[in-house]
Amino acid sequence: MRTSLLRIASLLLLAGLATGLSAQSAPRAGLPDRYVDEGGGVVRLEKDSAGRGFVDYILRFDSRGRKIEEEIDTNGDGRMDTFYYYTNGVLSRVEVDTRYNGKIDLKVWLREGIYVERYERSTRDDGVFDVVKVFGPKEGPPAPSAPSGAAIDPAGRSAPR
Ligand SMILES: [Ca+2]
Repeated sequence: MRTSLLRIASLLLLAGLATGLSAQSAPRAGLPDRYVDEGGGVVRLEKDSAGRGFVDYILRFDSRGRKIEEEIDTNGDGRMDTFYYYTNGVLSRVEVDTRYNGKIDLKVWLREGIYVERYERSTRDDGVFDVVKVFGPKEGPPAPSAPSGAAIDPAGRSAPR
């Protein structure tokens, strides 16, 4: 009798744990992904990637599936702050509102999707890009061990200040 009560109690405990685990791994509430045909072969994908009930990621891509533009709300304040622009599907420019105030204050131009060619920064938040750095072009493709420019990570947050 005592043994069966213990078994039932442990089964209930396990059931409770399993319920708790499944609740944690269940998909978060939020908006479903939404695809919008913008015409001209361009499709816009809107995502609520963090499940907060608003769109925090937008991707535009062409009829060949190549990325055209991405917009990301990295801090979840409901306002897009990081923008990636692609040329023929390759990342060519990044613009970031690093202060999250609705104004772009960092622009980075990239070669081959990873090498920084040029960046501009507005350090005084007045819309004037007062810091401009241009990296010289090199002949031919860069050697993997000695890139001609500073690499930028996909999040765009490691750009020089
Ligand atoms: Ca934001």
